[in-house]
Amino acid sequence: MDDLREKYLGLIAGAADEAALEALRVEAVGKKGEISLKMRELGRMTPEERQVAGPALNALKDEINAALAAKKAGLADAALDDRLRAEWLDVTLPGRDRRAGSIHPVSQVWEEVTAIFAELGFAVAEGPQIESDWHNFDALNIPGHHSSREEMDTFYMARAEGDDRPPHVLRTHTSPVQIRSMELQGAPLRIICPGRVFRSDYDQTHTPMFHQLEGLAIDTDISMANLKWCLEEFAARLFNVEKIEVRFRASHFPFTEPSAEIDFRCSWVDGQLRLGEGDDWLEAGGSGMVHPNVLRAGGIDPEVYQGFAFGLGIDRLAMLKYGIPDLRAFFESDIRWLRQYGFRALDVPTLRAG
Ligand code: 2NM
Repeated sequence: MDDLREKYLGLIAGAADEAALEALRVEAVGKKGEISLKMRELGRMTPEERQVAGPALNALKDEINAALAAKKAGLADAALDDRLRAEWLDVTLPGRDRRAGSIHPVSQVWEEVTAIFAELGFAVAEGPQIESDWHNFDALNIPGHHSSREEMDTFYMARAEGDDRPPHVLRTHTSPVQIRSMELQGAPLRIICPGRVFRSDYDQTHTPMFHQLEGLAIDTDISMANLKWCLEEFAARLFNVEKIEVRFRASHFPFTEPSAEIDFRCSWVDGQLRLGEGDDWLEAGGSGMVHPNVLRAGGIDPEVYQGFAFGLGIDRLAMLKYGIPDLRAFFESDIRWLRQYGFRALDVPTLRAG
């Protein structure tokens, strides 16, 4: 038994890997292993012999199993150490230039449109992305049965069980910011509201989160003519052309009366968009004169004041200006896409440089 003990403990200590160790286990304590065969011989012994040999064989088997387990753990530790040495990385090394971050096209255009409207005398107003039902709908003259209120389009927040108040919503447009500005500042008012908005919609031209730019000008002598000039001036500056003709197409929105779709004159040459020339029209957004009910909801007297408002999609403007074909790629966070379309961090947008 001492010979067996020395033999196997020696072999186990020298095993090079887990496979060799498993072979040794089978050879020693497996069903047909050397120790197991010895145990079968116990039956042919006298009771006296068995009383000595039985416990000794069991103790040997335990000892070999323990040695196998210890060696196995040692091999695993060594393998991990090898891997850690091989995959070691100095995280204190300086970063590489080509991995520097870049500005997302939406951020770039957001800054560009803000700069343009700042020069036209508009201040920036911001508000919460989670809005009250009242600010997002009622105050904007959107009745309780209107289609845009349906679950289909609006993300509703949860209310506690038994709480019957209308739930808050993820704002479906930035118009509630304009209601808040009317409430806080009153008239006259000249603001733009760039921001994230949310609608339950997803396909090639819709993402559940997108970016809107809305504008609002309120005074005692505001007309659609002022609106048209602002939009023409804005479009010409954004697309770096001398002049862009804007066309109003009759439309309907609950929050404006009259209401108009905004089109920019354009042409397509070899699949490339050219703004300001040609016989085609590009749909750019919606607009109109603010409905008296909306002014009243904001605490402004519609007998004294009137105003224009408009809404444009920042993502769509970015696609048009920089020739980006698929809206969904904006929000997939693919670093390769961003390297292709991204802007250098210090390339600050101005009126003359996009
Ligand atoms: C649009 C189209 C037409 C709009 C109206 C208002 C407010 F709050 F002043 F009434 N803000 N924005 C408006 C008007 C938005 O987006 C397509």
